Amino acid sequence: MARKKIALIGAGMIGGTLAHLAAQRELGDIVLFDIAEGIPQGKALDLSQCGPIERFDAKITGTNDYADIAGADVVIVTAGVPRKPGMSRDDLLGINLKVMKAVGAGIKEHCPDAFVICITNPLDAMVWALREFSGLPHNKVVGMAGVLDSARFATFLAQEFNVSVRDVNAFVLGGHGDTMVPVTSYTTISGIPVDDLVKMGRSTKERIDEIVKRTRGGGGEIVALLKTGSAYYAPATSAIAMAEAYLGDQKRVLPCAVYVEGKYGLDGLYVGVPVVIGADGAEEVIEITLDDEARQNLQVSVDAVKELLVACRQIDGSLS
Ligand code: A3D
Repeated sequence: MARKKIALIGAGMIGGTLAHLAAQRELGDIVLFDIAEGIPQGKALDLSQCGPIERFDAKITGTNDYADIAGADVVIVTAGVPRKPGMSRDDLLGINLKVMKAVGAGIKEHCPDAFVICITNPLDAMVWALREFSGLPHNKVVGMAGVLDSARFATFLAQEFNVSVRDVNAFVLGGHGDTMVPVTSYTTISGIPVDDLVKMGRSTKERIDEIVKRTRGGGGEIVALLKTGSAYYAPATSAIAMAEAYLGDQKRVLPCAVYVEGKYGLDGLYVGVPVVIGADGAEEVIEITLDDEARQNLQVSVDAVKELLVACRQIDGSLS
């Protein structure tokens, strides 16, 4: 069987980390694409030289030519600019929308059968725009955010309860922004809902509220520390989990930004919800029952995403 081909659009901090992780896991041969000349080629060469030590056979190449992504099975998009301290994700909209237009055209021409994972911010608007520009079916274009946001929530909860992160199953819904919705009623530690652990006196509502707040601001906390860019290790590993679910037809239930039509009261919008990821891409959105607070919070998040789509349409008249 021929090796799979993984195209990484954007060879910056996340792109380079993605290439390393994909090679270590031997997901397939890897093509790193970037508009900056030399960067994808240099990173590809450097990463290839990890092979003899880490004992992977993945072929890694760098390019500035979209023709080289031809036939890719998976495309992960990080092209664009990241946040700097003081910026919101939404401040990136104007620049990154233009980038999505070029990337969408490249995918449409060279690998229209790929499974596409968008990471570029502001995530929910950029994944929508990328789908529009590429013309791929909605189930084949998804956004990475929920896996990362849930991992951040899980990390903080494991610290709070002093338990292994492996036993925390955290649940975050909504857009990837300050309005995201960590849902404590569906968040468990080995099946025990966090709300029950609070009732048992193992934490307090105030402390859990603080953790929810910290999760919402989790990206900004890292931006403020790094000063020169945003998080990249955990975003990359989150997208790799999604790519593996698709390539291995794993039917994993992952929170991803997917096109939701008819569930959660939504009529065609990209937003973060639990979805089954398998060989058909985003195979089935799972609609959970939300309490009033979570439902209201989700509506705030959905409204924030909708506002961004209006802004996208104002910038680029070709978007319907
Ligand atoms: P960075 O290290 O700057 O890499 C971005 C790369 O994109 C650079 O190498 C650029 O040269 C390249 N690029 C710019 N324009 C184009 C273009 N038209 N075509 C191809 N390549 C281009 O950023 P990063 O890797 O740290 O972050 C990438 C994106 O991911 C940013 O938009 C971040 O905001 C976003 N991000 C999202 C999350 C989510 O959870 C959704 C988390 C962290 C970062």
